[in-house]
Amino acid sequence: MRSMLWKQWLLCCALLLVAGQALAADKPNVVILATGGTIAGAGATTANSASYQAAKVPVDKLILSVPELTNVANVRGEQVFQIASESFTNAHLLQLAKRVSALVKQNDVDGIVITHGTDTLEETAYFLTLTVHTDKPIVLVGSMRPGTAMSADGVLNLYDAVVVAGSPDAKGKGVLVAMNDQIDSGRDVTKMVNIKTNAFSSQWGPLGMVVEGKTYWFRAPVKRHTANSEFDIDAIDQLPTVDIVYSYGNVPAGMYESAAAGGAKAIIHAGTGNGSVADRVVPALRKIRESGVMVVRSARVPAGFVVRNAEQPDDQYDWVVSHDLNPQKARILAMVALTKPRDAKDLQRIFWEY
Ligand code: DAS
Repeated sequence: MRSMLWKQWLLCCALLLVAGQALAADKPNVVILATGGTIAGAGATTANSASYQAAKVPVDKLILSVPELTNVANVRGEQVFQIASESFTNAHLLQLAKRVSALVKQNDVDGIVITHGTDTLEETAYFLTLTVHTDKPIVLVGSMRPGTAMSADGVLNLYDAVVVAGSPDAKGKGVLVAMNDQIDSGRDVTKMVNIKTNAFSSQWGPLGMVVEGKTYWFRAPVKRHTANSEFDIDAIDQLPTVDIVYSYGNVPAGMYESAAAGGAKAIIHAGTGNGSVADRVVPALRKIRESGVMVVRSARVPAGFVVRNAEQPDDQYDWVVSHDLNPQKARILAMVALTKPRDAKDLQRIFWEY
């Protein structure tokens, strides 16, 4: 009798195990790479939605704080960094991108989520768009409030990001950013508000939305990205210095000269209006260009795009325009492009295509 019961018990366990595996087999495998930021932040009280410590909560705790994740994917986490994203460096970008590139090559990985601080999230998203060769979804996510705050936004943002990363219809759309119910292109998205949950937007609009665990798409990117990029993180071990000079009334030419003297391979001019250059700065920038440093005219104005040969004769000066890329995105593209020697004409092609 006893041995019969024992056998039945063992059979039940085995069935449960198989059922568990079978259920898991019908869910996508999503890896969460944690880097820190507010989504891993903690405040002293629930009323602290803006004053808190970023980069405190480890990835396993983040995953446990959203039990619903197991309804939509098989999830596992890796703690790549634990920093506020304003402290990212080129070395962090390289290390993270190489880890993503290695994971997407694995057959047991269907999608990647990267939890990240919101301050430089847009830069990392664009860097990955340019350098990771895959069509698998790579989704960056952050939050504007720490998990300890009333109506924290990180829980739903993380759930949405895992849904997108596990969605076959998110494949081939470049690196994505999932926040505040919205799915944006990693190329286009930028942080436009520094203390609201709808902080991120793209001037050309989001690609789609994620609502109650479902993705809804309304457009796809037209610029080159990921699998269609000529840049490959597996062939990049170092990034050149590219610096940004923010322009304003009275800006001295010396700001550009010290960037060039500091070893910049390109200077991104965050110009007023259409990337305009003050007349007292033009001679310095022309000399900088003649010394072999690239000059890229971007704009401090958040929307629109910089027109070539408008007020400045870019052809004559051999300068480049950033198209619709803001200064911080222009810096990422110039850095990746200048991992190989090229002339200004080819750099301009790259700014049109990516
Ligand atoms: N300091 C910010 C960062 O880590 C916090 C955040 O908004 O994520 O980017």
